[in-house]
Amino acid sequence: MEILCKLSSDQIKLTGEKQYASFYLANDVNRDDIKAGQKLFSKQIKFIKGVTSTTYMPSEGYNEVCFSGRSNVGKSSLINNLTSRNSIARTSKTPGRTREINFFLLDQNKFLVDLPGYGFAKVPLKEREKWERLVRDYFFQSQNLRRVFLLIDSRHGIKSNDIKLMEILGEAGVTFQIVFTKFDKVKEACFNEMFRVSIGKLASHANAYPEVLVTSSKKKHGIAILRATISKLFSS
Ligand SMILES: Nc1nc2c(ncn2[C@@H]2O[C@H](COP(=O)(O)OP(=O)(O)O)[C@@H](O)[C@H]2O)c(=O)[nH]1
Ligand SMILES: [Mg+2]
Repeated sequence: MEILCKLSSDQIKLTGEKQYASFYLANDVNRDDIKAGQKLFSKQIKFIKGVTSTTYMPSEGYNEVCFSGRSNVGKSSLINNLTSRNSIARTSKTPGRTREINFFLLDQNKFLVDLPGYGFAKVPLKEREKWERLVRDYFFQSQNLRRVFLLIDSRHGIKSNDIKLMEILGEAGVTFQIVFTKFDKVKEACFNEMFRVSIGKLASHANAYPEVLVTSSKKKHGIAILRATISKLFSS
């Protein structure tokens, strides 16, 4: 699997973002993609519903992308940043509290889906089993899921419960793309090492999208490219 590591200087200009590392990502976004991403996310985003069973999920005529990751990975912050809203996805101080699959309408027939976090040590086994059943059901039943963005904390890299999620996604035949979060929190050397190890863990997952994204909600790093990536997914 080839991971595209270089972001051309052109693309750095495009996004208006500073390049913090010598690699990052998505080489297939261009000026038009960035514009389209901006436009898509400038719309009024609307919370539709939160469900604890897939029986109640919105069922027809839409496309969706989904965000998943360990509790505290920075998922709510990232969704808030993407949508330029401060509290569209609750930025919880208590990891593991949000147990619902939340559906946000981004534009006509386009959903952002926020999955409950996992990996919080204090969650009892029964709760964990409930989580697994819910996400399994969701991945197997969702008809129009274009991609899952799997968020990984830049400080910690890919952990065993992330791999568990990748395996479920593999069984369901869903493509996922790694999005490293909290890039501002790590020194470049540490990030490089974490990156190398994480990429190694991805190699055996055929459903891993071969480009990764690096983001910081705090510094707004990688946000424009993620918006462009989502916009492209919806228009392809
Ligand atoms: N420094 C830094 N902190 C972040 C970033 N993203 C999230 N956080 C912090 O990490 C904690 C968990 O974030 P949250 O978005 O609630 O994570 P979630 O549990 O995955 O939804 C909060 O204290 C956030 O302020 C980031 O990019 N940089
Ligand atoms: Mg959250």
